[in-house]
Amino acid sequence: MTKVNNDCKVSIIVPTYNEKETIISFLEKVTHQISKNNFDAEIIVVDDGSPDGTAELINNFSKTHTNITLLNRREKMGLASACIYGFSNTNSPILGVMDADLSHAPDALPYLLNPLLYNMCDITVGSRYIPGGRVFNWPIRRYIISRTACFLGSLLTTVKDVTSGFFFLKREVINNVPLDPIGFKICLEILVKGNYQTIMEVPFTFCDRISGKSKMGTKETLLYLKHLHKLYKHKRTTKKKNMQIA
Ligand SMILES: Nc1nc2c(ncn2[C@@H]2O[C@H](COP(=O)(O)OP(=O)(O)O)[C@@H](O)[C@H]2O)c(=O)[nH]1
Ligand SMILES: [Mg+2]
Repeated sequence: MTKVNNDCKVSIIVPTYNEKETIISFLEKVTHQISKNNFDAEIIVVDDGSPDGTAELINNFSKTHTNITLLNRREKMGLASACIYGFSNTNSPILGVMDADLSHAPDALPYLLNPLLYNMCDITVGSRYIPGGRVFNWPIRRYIISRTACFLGSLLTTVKDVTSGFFFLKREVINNVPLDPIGFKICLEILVKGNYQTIMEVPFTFCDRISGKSKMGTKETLLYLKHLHKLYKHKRTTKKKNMQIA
């Protein structure tokens, strides 16, 4: 296993499972944003033994890009657990998550990172469902499922896009917080259980993947419902006030 660079200020965790079509383009675009904006940042890809050769492509790419680390897990263990694995393999004070299929626009990175780097808030969430945000090219079925999922989670947080997977946070938000998500929604888990005062929701355009296959299916939808149940139970037994500033 390659050693993670523990001196970076920002770690971008990228969970992958069978993303050979987009991973290199994604890494090129994100590394471009990192150098263009002079971010002290690394990319940690957590691959769950993708049978399509995603890991080999990342390995080759990382030979010429020192700020990319690949963490290999043996089998598919879920998006949220891959993110937690990534968080636990770095000491960076700022952490974040992006999908590898280019749905999370790399050029939105400065808008999510700068508020944290300038200490304006504790968490930034890329949002499709506030003014300025939108969804591009998604089948209507996916859009309806997503809006319903947001509605179902709406009592858990003030964030409008509760199912967003594009977010950054200060590490202290999750220090000593026992994260135990089921399935996909690591951001929601953190919004409910994390220690923070201020969240900034940042509008961005979510583009549906143009290649590869989504791993969000019936199984993940059912896991989301189970996860919601756990989070509502958690919320009932703990009292916490969080503040939203944008
Ligand atoms: N490591 C890992 N990554 C996953 C897993 N499931 C999904 N991903 C990755 O998580 C990101 C989001 O998944 P995606 O299929 O695009 O979900 P969708 O955007 O909701 O359709 C992508 O980068 C996937 O490759 C998993 O079990 N393990
Ligand atoms: Mg996707």
